[in-house]
Amino acid sequence: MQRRTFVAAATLATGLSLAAGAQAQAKWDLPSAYPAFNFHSQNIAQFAKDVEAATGGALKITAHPGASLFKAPEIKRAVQGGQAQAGEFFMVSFQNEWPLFGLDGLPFLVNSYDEAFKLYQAQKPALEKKLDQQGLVLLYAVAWPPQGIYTNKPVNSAADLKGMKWRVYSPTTARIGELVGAQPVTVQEAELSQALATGVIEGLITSSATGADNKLFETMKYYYNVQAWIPKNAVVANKRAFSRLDKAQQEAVLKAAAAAEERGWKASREVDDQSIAKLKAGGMTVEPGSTQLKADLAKVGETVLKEWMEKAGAEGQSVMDAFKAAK
Ligand code: PCA
Repeated sequence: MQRRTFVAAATLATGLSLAAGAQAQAKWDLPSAYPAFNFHSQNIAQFAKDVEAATGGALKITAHPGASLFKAPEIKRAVQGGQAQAGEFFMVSFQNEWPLFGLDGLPFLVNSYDEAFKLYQAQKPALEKKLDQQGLVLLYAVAWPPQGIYTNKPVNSAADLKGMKWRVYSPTTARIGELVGAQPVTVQEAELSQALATGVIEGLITSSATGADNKLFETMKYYYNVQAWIPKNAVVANKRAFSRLDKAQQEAVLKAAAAAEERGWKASREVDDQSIAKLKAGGMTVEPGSTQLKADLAKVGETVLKEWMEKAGAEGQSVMDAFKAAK
């Protein structure tokens, strides 16, 4: 009798400690839209590892790269709705939601990674506030390499882009397409190779990295490295999921995020050089772009910037002022 009571008590205790253990371990899904081998995805994988180590396994983040859990346009909403506890999204594609998401997609506003980072710092307070209102916590943001133009035929001026089926990924890239008389078609990165292979698109503006990731040298002949802008991916967490972590875990997440941000910006620069080398090795002609092409794009850029400033209002103006003061 006594022994049975002891066994029952022991079983109960084990059950309790298991329940407590289960409660203490949080599991997060972190969907993203780019291939597992892409530098943003690798950075996320390292971030997840760092968080797991720093929390002693109490928070396990499972990364789902390659748009495998949610497609690119769905990830942000999924995190807001709590279907995923964290996620990565490409900010400029959400410009219609809030003009300042499109700040880093404005043509020729920055001309280097250093300036892009300053633009990010100017944008950050407003960005954090907006995301907070949307039920999100900004963990970190990392720049893609500068954006250039891929085509199959030589392009010496904006007139050469006329009529071209032009892949777009944001309201601004669509507007640029319109202004140069191209035919904008929205295609997600995950569908890029297929769209090129089937002739759905004939030209696009993206980074050296995305060009190399998708072996664009197999379908495109030219890369005009005009460095039009340096857009960012943001990695965010659902605010409720974040607030359910204890203080030490929250700090561990933020610390790992700060490290990921620093690592990511550094990787972006390195990946840019490596990717340009890959494009050349793949047989692509890589050029800075003619003076005429750059002048034409600068003109288009002025229109885009003016339209953006009108939409972004006082908030846009104050971020722009902060950036100019820091520049
Ligand atoms: N690659 C992504 C976003 C920006 C970039 O360089 C894309 O083309 O979709």
